[in-house]
Amino acid sequence: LRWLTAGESHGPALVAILEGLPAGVQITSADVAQQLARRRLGYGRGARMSFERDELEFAGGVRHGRTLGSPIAVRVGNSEWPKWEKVMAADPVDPDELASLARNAPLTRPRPGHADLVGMQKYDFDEARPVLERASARETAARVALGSIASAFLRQALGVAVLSHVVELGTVQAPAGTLPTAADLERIDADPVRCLDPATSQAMVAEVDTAHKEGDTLGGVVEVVVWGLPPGLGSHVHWDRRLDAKLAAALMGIQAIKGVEVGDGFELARTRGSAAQDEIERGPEGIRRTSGRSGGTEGGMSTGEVLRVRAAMKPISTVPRALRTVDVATGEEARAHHQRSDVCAVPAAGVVAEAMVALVLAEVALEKFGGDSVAETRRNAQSYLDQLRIR
Ligand code: EPS
Repeated sequence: LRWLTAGESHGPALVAILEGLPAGVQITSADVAQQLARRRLGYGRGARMSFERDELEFAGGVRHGRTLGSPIAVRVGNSEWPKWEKVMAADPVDPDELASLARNAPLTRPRPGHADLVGMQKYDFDEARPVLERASARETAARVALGSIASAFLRQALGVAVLSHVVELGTVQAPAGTLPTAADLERIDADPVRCLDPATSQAMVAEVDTAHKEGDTLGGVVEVVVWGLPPGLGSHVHWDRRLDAKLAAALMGIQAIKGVEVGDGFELARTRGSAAQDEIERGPEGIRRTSGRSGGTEGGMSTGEVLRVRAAMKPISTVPRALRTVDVATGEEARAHHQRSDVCAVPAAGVVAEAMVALVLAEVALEKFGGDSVAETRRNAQSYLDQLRIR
C-alpha cells in the first residue's frame, strides 16, 4: 500500500492518492465526507472550522460505490479558496496587486513551536507563508479521507473496527481502564471533547474555557483502540517490519504529536516484570491474554488481542497571548504573528490518529494476506485463521 497527499492549507484543494487497495471495497463519497465531518468536531476549535467546508470528490479508483483496485484519487476542495485565489495562485500574479492585499502581508515574525522559522531557514524563504501553508494540520483532512477508505477495507475484509477517544486534555485525565467498543463511537462523537466519561468531559470543557479566557492553548492525549485484529500482523524479524514501529512512526507524523505509547507504554517501565506482562490462559474460545498491558502487540506483531495506542499532542503553537520571537525582516525582538487559533484540537487529533492507524493496519494486513479483491483477502485471512495450529 502506498499513499501520498499534496495541497496547501489555503490552496484550492488537498489531493491524495492511495495505491494498492484491493477491488470491491464498498465506499461512497458520502461515507468519506462523514469521516471528514468527524474531524471538524470538538470543543475548542477556532472560527475557521465553522465557516470552511471540505468539498469531497473521488477523481479515480472508485466506480458505483466500489473500489476498482486502481489508485484511488481523492480531492478535498476548500470552500474558502475564492478569498485566497491571488495569495495562493500557482501562476505568477501582478506584484502591485499582491502588495495591495492585506492577506498577503509577509509573515516575518515566526511563531515558536511551528515549522515557521526552521522551514524558512531550510527552504530559503524570507517569510513564513510558504512554510505554514503546508505545515498546517489542514493537511490531515486528506489523511482522514484515505484513512476512512483503509478503515472500510479493514472492516469489510477482516471485521476489524478502529476507533478513538480522548483520554487526557490539559491536566484533566479520564479514569483509567475504560476501553470503548465500536458501539460507543456514536456517543464519543456526540461528546464535545470526544471523551467517553461524562464527568471527565465536563471538566475538559471547563479547562478549554479557562485556557480560552487566558489567551492560551491546550494539548492532550488520544487513544486509538482496534478490535478484531488477527494475530501475526507485522513481524519480529526486522525492525522496520515491526507493527509497533510502524504505528509509532505513523502517529508521530501527525502535526503537533510529541509522544506515542503502545499499551501501558511508559507506565510499564515503572512496573516489575512479574506484573508488566499479559499472562496467557486457555479461555472458552482458545488461547488468550489475561490483560492488555502490552496494547495488543508482542515482538512487533499483533497478538489478536485489542490493539491500543496513544498519541500525545502538544498545545497548539499559535498562542493568542503571543510569544517572544524575532522579526526576521528587521532582526528586532517582536511578538509572534497571531491572527486566530484553535484553543485545542485534541478531539480532532483522535480522528486523524484513527486514520493513520487504519492506513498502517491495511498495509500490514495486505502484506500478510494479499488479495486483489476484498473477497480474496477475506478468503486468505480465513484460511490462515483456520490453519493456525496453536489457537
Ligand atoms: C491550523 C490552524 C488553524 C486551523 C487549521 C490548522 O487554521 P488558521 O490558522 O488558518 O486559523 O483551523 O485547521 C484546518 C483548517 C483544518 O481543516 O483542520 C494549524 O496551524 O495547523
